[in-house]
Amino acid sequence: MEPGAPETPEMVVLYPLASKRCTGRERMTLDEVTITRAILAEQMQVMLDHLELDVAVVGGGPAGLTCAALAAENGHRVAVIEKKLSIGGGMWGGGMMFPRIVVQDEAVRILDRFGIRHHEHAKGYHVASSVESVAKLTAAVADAGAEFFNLTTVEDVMIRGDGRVSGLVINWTAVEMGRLHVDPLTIACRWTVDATGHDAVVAKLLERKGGLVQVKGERSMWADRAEQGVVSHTREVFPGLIVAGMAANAVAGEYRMGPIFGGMLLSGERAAELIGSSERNRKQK
Ligand code: 48F
Repeated sequence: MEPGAPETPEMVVLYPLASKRCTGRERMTLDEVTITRAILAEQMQVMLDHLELDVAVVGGGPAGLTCAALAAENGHRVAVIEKKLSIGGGMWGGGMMFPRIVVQDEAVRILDRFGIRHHEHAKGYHVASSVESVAKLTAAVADAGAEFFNLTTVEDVMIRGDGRVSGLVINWTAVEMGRLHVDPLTIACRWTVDATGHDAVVAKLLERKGGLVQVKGERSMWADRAEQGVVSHTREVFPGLIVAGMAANAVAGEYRMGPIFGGMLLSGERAAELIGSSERNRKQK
Protein backbone atom coordinates (compact mmCIF):
# COMPACT_ATOMS: atom_id res chain seq x y z
CA MET A 1 0.00 0.00 0.00
CA GLU A 2 1.20 3.53 -0.81
CA PRO A 3 2.32 5.45 2.27
CA GLY A 4 -0.48 7.84 3.14
CA ALA A 5 -3.16 5.88 1.30
CA PRO A 6 -6.41 5.36 3.22
CA GLU A 7 -6.60 1.84 4.64
CA THR A 8 -10.25 1.14 3.83
CA PRO A 9 -13.03 2.95 1.96
CA GLU A 10 -14.88 3.29 5.31
CA MET A 11 -11.96 5.23 6.71
CA VAL A 12 -12.15 7.72 3.88
CA VAL A 13 -15.81 8.38 4.62
CA LEU A 14 -15.49 8.51 8.40
CA TYR A 15 -12.13 10.24 8.63
CA PRO A 16 -11.66 12.26 5.44
CA LEU A 17 -8.69 14.27 6.70
CA ALA A 18 -7.18 11.73 9.06
CA SER A 19 -7.23 9.02 6.43
CA LYS A 20 -4.05 10.43 4.96
CA ARG A 21 -1.47 8.70 7.12
CA CYS A 22 1.68 10.45 8.22
CA THR A 23 4.76 8.86 6.69
CA GLY A 24 6.95 9.92 9.57
CA ARG A 25 8.73 12.70 7.71
CA GLU A 26 5.85 15.07 7.03
CA ARG A 27 3.68 16.64 9.72
CA MET A 28 0.13 15.23 9.84
CA THR A 29 -2.76 17.68 9.53
CA LEU A 30 -4.95 17.60 12.60
CA ASP A 31 -8.70 17.69 12.24
CA GLU A 32 -10.78 18.76 15.24
CA VAL A 33 -13.85 16.83 14.17
CA THR A 34 -11.84 13.63 13.83
CA ILE A 35 -10.58 14.13 17.38
CA THR A 36 -14.17 14.59 18.55
CA ARG A 37 -15.41 11.59 16.60
CA ALA A 38 -12.61 9.42 18.00
CA ILE A 39 -13.54 10.29 21.58
CA LEU A 40 -17.28 9.85 21.11
CA ALA A 41 -17.10 6.64 19.11
CA GLU A 42 -14.50 4.97 21.32
CA GLN A 43 -16.12 5.90 24.63
CA MET A 44 -19.58 4.95 23.42
CA GLN A 45 -18.24 1.52 22.50
CA VAL A 46 -16.52 1.19 25.90
CA MET A 47 -19.80 2.06 27.61
CA LEU A 48 -21.78 -0.41 25.51
CA ASP A 49 -19.18 -3.10 26.29
CA HIS A 50 -19.60 -2.48 30.03
CA LEU A 51 -23.36 -2.45 30.37
CA GLU A 52 -23.23 -5.93 31.88
CA LEU A 53 -20.51 -6.36 34.44
CA ASP A 54 -19.36 -9.10 36.75
CA VAL A 55 -18.23 -6.54 39.30
CA ALA A 56 -19.14 -2.88 39.66
CA VAL A 57 -16.89 -1.17 42.19
CA VAL A 58 -18.51 2.04 43.41
CA GLY A 59 -15.80 4.42 44.56
CA GLY A 60 -12.21 4.66 43.40
CA GLY A 61 -10.49 4.99 46.77
CA PRO A 62 -7.84 2.57 48.03
CA ALA A 63 -10.29 -0.21 48.93
CA GLY A 64 -12.17 0.04 45.63
CA LEU A 65 -9.00 0.19 43.54
CA THR A 66 -7.45 -2.81 45.27
CA CYS A 67 -10.64 -4.80 44.84
CA ALA A 68 -10.99 -3.78 41.18
CA ALA A 69 -7.39 -4.67 40.31
CA LEU A 70 -7.55 -8.08 41.97
CA ALA A 71 -11.04 -8.96 40.70
CA ALA A 72 -10.01 -8.04 37.16
CA GLU A 73 -6.81 -10.08 37.54
CA ASN A 74 -9.08 -13.00 38.48
CA GLY A 75 -10.74 -12.68 35.08
CA HIS A 76 -13.90 -10.79 36.06
CA ARG A 77 -15.32 -7.99 33.95
CA VAL A 78 -14.88 -5.02 36.26
CA ALA A 79 -15.58 -1.31 36.20
CA VAL A 80 -14.83 1.37 38.78
CA ILE A 81 -17.54 4.01 38.99
CA GLU A 82 -16.23 7.18 40.57
CA LYS A 83 -18.24 10.32 41.08
CA LYS A 84 -15.28 12.69 41.12
CA LEU A 85 -13.00 13.71 38.28
CA SER A 86 -9.98 12.07 39.88
CA ILE A 87 -9.56 8.50 40.99
CA GLY A 88 -7.98 7.92 44.42
CA GLY A 89 -10.58 8.94 47.00
CA GLY A 90 -9.13 9.94 50.35
CA MET A 91 -5.66 8.63 49.69
CA TRP A 92 -4.23 11.57 47.73
CA GLY A 93 -4.07 13.84 50.72
CA GLY A 94 -2.20 11.43 53.04
CA GLY A 95 -2.58 12.77 56.57
CA MET A 96 -3.69 16.40 56.85
CA MET A 97 -2.32 17.14 53.38
CA PHE A 98 1.12 15.64 54.09
CA PRO A 99 1.17 13.29 51.09
CA ARG A 100 2.41 10.22 52.92
CA ILE A 101 0.48 7.17 54.06
CA VAL A 102 1.34 4.60 56.71
CA VAL A 103 0.86 0.88 56.13
CA GLN A 104 1.38 -1.77 58.79
CA ASP A 105 3.34 -5.01 58.36
CA GLU A 106 0.33 -7.16 57.41
CA ALA A 107 -0.43 -5.15 54.27
CA VAL A 108 3.08 -4.47 53.00
CA ARG A 109 2.78 -7.43 50.64
CA ILE A 110 0.00 -5.53 48.85
CA LEU A 111 2.23 -2.47 48.41
CA ASP A 112 4.86 -4.83 47.00
CA ARG A 113 2.37 -6.54 44.72
CA PHE A 114 1.55 -3.22 43.07
CA GLY A 115 5.16 -1.99 43.03
CA ILE A 116 4.53 0.83 45.52
CA ARG A 117 7.80 1.82 47.17
CA HIS A 118 7.91 2.11 50.96
CA HIS A 119 10.29 2.14 53.85
CA GLU A 120 9.99 1.21 57.49
CA HIS A 121 9.89 4.37 59.61
CA ALA A 122 9.46 2.58 62.94
CA LYS A 123 9.16 -1.14 63.54
CA GLY A 124 6.06 -2.30 61.66
CA TYR A 125 5.11 1.18 60.37
CA HIS A 126 5.86 1.49 56.65
CA VAL A 127 5.58 4.82 54.85
CA ALA A 128 4.71 5.33 51.18
CA SER A 129 3.95 8.34 49.00
CA SER A 130 0.19 8.80 48.74
CA VAL A 131 0.50 10.07 45.17
CA GLU A 132 2.61 7.09 44.09
CA SER A 133 0.15 4.78 45.83
CA VAL A 134 -2.85 6.19 43.97
CA ALA A 135 -0.97 6.22 40.67
CA LYS A 136 0.23 2.64 40.93
CA LEU A 137 -3.07 1.24 42.18
CA THR A 138 -4.85 3.04 39.36
CA ALA A 139 -2.35 1.70 36.82
CA ALA A 140 -2.83 -1.82 38.21
CA VAL A 141 -6.60 -1.54 37.71
CA ALA A 142 -6.10 -0.43 34.10
CA ASP A 143 -3.43 -3.07 33.41
CA ALA A 144 -5.72 -5.79 34.75
CA GLY A 145 -8.30 -4.79 32.13
CA ALA A 146 -10.86 -3.02 34.32
CA GLU A 147 -12.49 0.18 33.07
CA PHE A 148 -12.98 3.52 34.82
CA PHE A 149 -16.17 5.56 34.67
CA ASN A 150 -15.31 8.76 36.46
CA LEU A 151 -17.55 11.81 36.82
CA THR A 152 -20.36 9.27 37.24
CA THR A 153 -22.51 9.05 40.35
CA VAL A 154 -24.37 5.96 41.53
CA GLU A 155 -27.77 7.22 42.62
CA ASP A 156 -29.75 4.01 43.04
CA VAL A 157 -29.62 0.25 42.67
CA MET A 158 -31.67 -2.23 40.65
CA ILE A 159 -33.28 -5.10 42.56
CA ARG A 160 -35.46 -7.45 40.54
CA GLY A 161 -37.33 -10.68 41.25
CA ASP A 162 -34.31 -12.62 42.49
CA GLY A 163 -33.91 -10.17 45.37
CA ARG A 164 -30.26 -9.37 44.52
CA VAL A 165 -28.68 -6.04 43.86
CA SER A 166 -28.28 -6.73 40.17
CA GLY A 167 -27.57 -3.32 38.74
CA LEU A 168 -26.75 0.31 39.38
CA VAL A 169 -28.57 3.46 38.42
CA ILE A 170 -26.04 6.03 37.28
CA ASN A 171 -25.97 9.61 36.17
CA TRP A 172 -23.35 12.21 35.40
CA THR A 173 -22.10 13.86 38.58
CA ALA A 174 -22.63 17.20 36.82
CA VAL A 175 -26.35 16.44 36.62
CA GLU A 176 -26.44 15.84 40.37
CA MET A 177 -24.35 18.93 41.09
CA GLY A 178 -26.47 21.07 38.80
CA ARG A 179 -29.63 19.66 40.40
CA LEU A 180 -30.89 19.06 36.88
CA HIS A 181 -33.95 16.94 36.29
CA VAL A 182 -32.41 14.36 33.95
CA ASP A 183 -33.30 10.68 34.15
CA PRO A 184 -30.44 8.28 34.81
CA LEU A 185 -29.31 5.13 32.99
CA THR A 186 -28.79 1.63 34.37
CA ILE A 187 -26.03 -0.96 34.14
CA ALA A 188 -26.30 -4.58 35.23
CA CYS A 189 -23.76 -6.25 37.51
CA ARG A 190 -23.57 -9.56 39.35
CA TRP A 191 -21.63 -7.96 42.19
CA THR A 192 -21.63 -4.46 43.55
CA VAL A 193 -18.85 -3.37 45.87
CA ASP A 194 -19.74 -0.35 47.99
CA ALA A 195 -16.33 1.26 48.37
CA THR A 196 -17.69 4.78 48.80
CA GLY A 197 -15.80 5.40 52.04
CA HIS A 198 -17.23 7.08 55.12
CA ASP A 199 -20.56 7.80 53.40
CA ALA A 200 -21.35 4.12 52.57
CA VAL A 201 -23.56 5.48 49.83
CA VAL A 202 -24.91 2.24 48.36
CA ALA A 203 -25.59 0.63 51.73
CA LYS A 204 -27.40 3.80 52.82
CA LEU A 205 -29.53 3.67 49.68
CA LEU A 206 -30.70 0.20 50.67
CA GLU A 207 -31.30 1.39 54.21
CA ARG A 208 -33.46 4.25 52.96
CA LYS A 209 -35.39 2.06 50.57
CA GLY A 210 -37.09 -0.31 52.95
CA GLY A 211 -34.43 -0.85 55.62
CA LEU A 212 -32.78 -3.61 53.58
CA VAL A 213 -29.42 -2.88 55.21
CA GLN A 214 -28.71 -1.25 58.53
CA VAL A 215 -25.95 1.37 58.51
CA LYS A 216 -24.88 1.94 62.09
CA GLY A 217 -22.51 4.79 61.25
CA GLU A 218 -18.81 4.97 61.98
CA ARG A 219 -17.47 5.77 65.42
CA SER A 220 -14.60 7.99 66.53
CA MET A 221 -10.87 7.38 66.07
CA TRP A 222 -9.29 4.12 67.29
CA ALA A 223 -6.79 3.06 64.65
CA ASP A 224 -5.87 -0.37 65.99
CA ARG A 225 -9.43 -1.55 66.47
CA ALA A 226 -10.65 0.04 63.22
CA GLU A 227 -7.90 -1.54 61.14
CA GLN A 228 -8.73 -5.01 62.43
CA GLY A 229 -12.45 -4.41 62.06
CA VAL A 230 -12.38 -3.20 58.48
CA VAL A 231 -11.27 -6.57 57.15
CA SER A 232 -13.77 -8.63 59.13
CA HIS A 233 -16.59 -6.20 58.30
CA THR A 234 -15.88 -6.61 54.57
CA ARG A 235 -18.77 -8.87 53.68
CA GLU A 236 -21.90 -9.36 51.64
CA VAL A 237 -24.44 -7.24 53.52
CA PHE A 238 -27.27 -7.89 51.07
CA PRO A 239 -27.40 -10.39 48.19
CA GLY A 240 -25.04 -9.07 45.53
CA LEU A 241 -23.73 -6.18 47.64
CA ILE A 242 -20.35 -6.28 49.37
CA VAL A 243 -19.13 -3.42 51.54
CA ALA A 244 -15.40 -2.65 51.59
CA GLY A 245 -13.08 -0.06 53.10
CA MET A 246 -14.51 2.65 55.31
CA ALA A 247 -17.99 1.81 54.03
CA ALA A 248 -17.64 -1.57 55.78
CA ASN A 249 -16.79 0.15 59.06
CA ALA A 250 -19.62 2.65 58.63
CA VAL A 251 -22.13 -0.17 58.14
CA ALA A 252 -20.80 -2.08 61.14
CA GLY A 253 -20.66 0.92 63.51
CA GLU A 254 -16.91 0.44 63.77
CA TYR A 255 -14.21 2.99 64.62
CA ARG A 256 -12.21 5.09 62.12
CA MET A 257 -8.47 4.93 61.68
CA GLY A 258 -7.10 8.06 59.98
CA PRO A 259 -4.17 7.90 57.58
CA ILE A 260 -3.12 4.29 58.10
CA PHE A 261 -4.13 2.46 54.94
CA GLY A 262 -3.26 -1.21 55.38
CA GLY A 263 -6.84 -2.05 56.33
CA MET A 264 -8.19 -0.40 53.16
CA LEU A 265 -5.88 -2.48 50.96
CA LEU A 266 -6.66 -5.70 52.85
CA SER A 267 -10.37 -4.96 52.75
CA GLY A 268 -10.25 -4.50 48.96
CA GLU A 269 -8.36 -7.77 48.69
CA ARG A 270 -10.96 -9.49 50.88
CA ALA A 271 -13.82 -8.17 48.73
CA ALA A 272 -12.16 -9.59 45.61
CA GLU A 273 -11.65 -12.94 47.40
CA LEU A 274 -15.31 -13.09 48.46
CA ILE A 275 -16.41 -12.50 44.89
CA GLY A 276 -13.92 -15.04 43.54
CA SER A 277 -14.96 -17.84 45.89
CA SER A 278 -18.66 -17.17 45.47
CA GLU A 279 -18.36 -17.20 41.67
CA ARG A 280 -16.34 -20.44 41.77
CA ASN A 281 -19.04 -22.08 43.92
CA ARG A 282 -21.78 -20.86 41.61
CA LYS A 283 -20.04 -22.22 38.52
CA GLN A 284 -19.46 -25.62 40.17
CA LYS A 285 -23.18 -26.04 40.92
O1 48F B 1 -13.14 7.68 50.76
P1 48F B 1 -12.40 6.69 49.95
O2 48F B 1 -10.94 6.85 49.81
O3 48F B 1 -12.82 5.23 50.49
P2 48F B 1 -11.97 3.99 51.04
O4 48F B 1 -11.39 3.25 49.91
O5 48F B 1 -10.76 4.64 51.84
C1 48F B 1 -10.94 5.45 52.96
C2 48F B 1 -9.68 6.27 53.10
O6 48F B 1 -9.47 7.07 51.96
C3 48F B 1 -9.66 7.17 54.33
C4 48F B 1 -9.56 6.39 55.57
C5 48F B 1 -8.38 5.46 55.68
O7 48F B 1 -7.83 5.59 56.85
O8 48F B 1 -10.37 6.49 56.42
O9 48F B 1 -10.81 8.01 54.32
O10 48F B 1 -12.85 3.28 51.98
O11 48F B 1 -13.02 6.65 48.48
C6 48F B 1 -14.41 6.61 48.26
C7 48F B 1 -14.68 7.07 46.86
O12 48F B 1 -16.06 6.86 46.56
C8 48F B 1 -16.50 7.91 45.74
C9 48F B 1 -15.81 9.14 46.33
O13 48F B 1 -15.76 10.22 45.41
C10 48F B 1 -14.43 8.56 46.66
O14 48F B 1 -13.52 8.75 45.60
N1 48F B 1 -17.97 7.99 45.82
C11 48F B 1 -18.72 8.40 46.88
N2 48F B 1 -20.02 8.35 46.57
C12 48F B 1 -20.12 7.89 45.30
C13 48F B 1 -18.80 7.66 44.82
C14 48F B 1 -21.20 7.63 44.41
N3 48F B 1 -22.48 7.82 44.77
N4 48F B 1 -20.94 7.18 43.17
C15 48F B 1 -19.65 6.98 42.78
N5 48F B 1 -18.58 7.21 43.58
